[in-house]
Amino acid sequence: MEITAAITKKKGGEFVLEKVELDEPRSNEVLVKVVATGMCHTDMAVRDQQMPTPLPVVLGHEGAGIVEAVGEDVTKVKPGDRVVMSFGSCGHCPNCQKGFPAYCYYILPLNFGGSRLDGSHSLHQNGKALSSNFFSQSSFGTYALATERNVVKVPNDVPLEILGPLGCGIQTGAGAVMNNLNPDAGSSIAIFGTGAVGLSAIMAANVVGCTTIIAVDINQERLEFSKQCGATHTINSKDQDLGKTLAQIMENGVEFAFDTTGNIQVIVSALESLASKGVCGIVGVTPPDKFVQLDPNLLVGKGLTLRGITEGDSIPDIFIPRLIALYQQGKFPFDKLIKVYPFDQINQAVEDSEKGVTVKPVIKIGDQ
Ligand code: CXF
Ligand code: ZN
Repeated sequence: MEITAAITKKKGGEFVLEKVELDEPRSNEVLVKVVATGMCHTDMAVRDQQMPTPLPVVLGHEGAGIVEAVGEDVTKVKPGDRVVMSFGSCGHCPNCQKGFPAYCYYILPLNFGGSRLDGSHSLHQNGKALSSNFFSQSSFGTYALATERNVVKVPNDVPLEILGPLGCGIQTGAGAVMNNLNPDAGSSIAIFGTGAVGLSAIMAANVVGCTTIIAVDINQERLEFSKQCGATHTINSKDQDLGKTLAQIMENGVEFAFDTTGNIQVIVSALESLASKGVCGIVGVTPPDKFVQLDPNLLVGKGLTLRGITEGDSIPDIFIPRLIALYQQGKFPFDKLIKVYPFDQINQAVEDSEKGVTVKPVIKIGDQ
């Protein structure tokens, strides 16, 4: 079928809205009429070719919409169901079977390969294949082809316009706290970086009952906003001495630290902020030529743990409905992070997100 999609044609280039041809769903696939799609830093990382997905490509990996058609083997959803599209996973490898789809052995080809696993492309333009199936969706388009595994059924009484980011950025932050770090009620956590992932982590830290939630950033406006998301303390590491200020709040360090920046110096600071036996989670994308220099004695002597976390260790079918329920109860107000842009303003959304004006842009594509 003919659809309109935002194509990224060259490295660092703008999105261009053009007509393209989308395949009919195969037996395990789900055709979704896209209502809205969030924009995540990973879309920009691919645009800038820090990730291996070939160009030209149709990006978008935080889609939400309505099921239009399903392949003959699909039983999870039916036409008319409302869904969020999350990351792709194979379902068969040991980690998928153990309940860790974010560590699927095929996570890179399934999400960044630019095609289905068999090498076929779901999108073409003028008879030529486009890089497609990005995160098993390529949802910067009026329709997207997902798979039964990466669609999550969502309730009818929540606006689809806000739900897409639960499929990646928001579950990355909230899940790192709620599924992986799992801080006990009354404990302390420092969160480095107050973008969509960091602010979702702050909200989640509140949900689980952390009583000291320290937001660290260099953007004062974001730090002020982080208080509205549940931060109990803020540190502007540009103007304040991080170590000293942290020690004034928690004399012996925090029990949990969480880095969302991918900045190697910030990762070291996050580790250094920990009390003995502390756990530090990291989720940011670090440029390929950057390496963290660690003092192993610090880890050994204080019994510290450093953990890489992908997609908040989420099982999307379980975790996304939980986040929606928390939102409906007023305990997880992630809609505060979102600003909606019409499809033809997609480049403005990129600009605003890169300037730090908008925390989480969502592109409105169709009606719900
Ligand atoms: C990615 C990072 C690399 C593994 C899959 C998820 N981030 C999404 O935005
Ligand atoms: Zn993402």
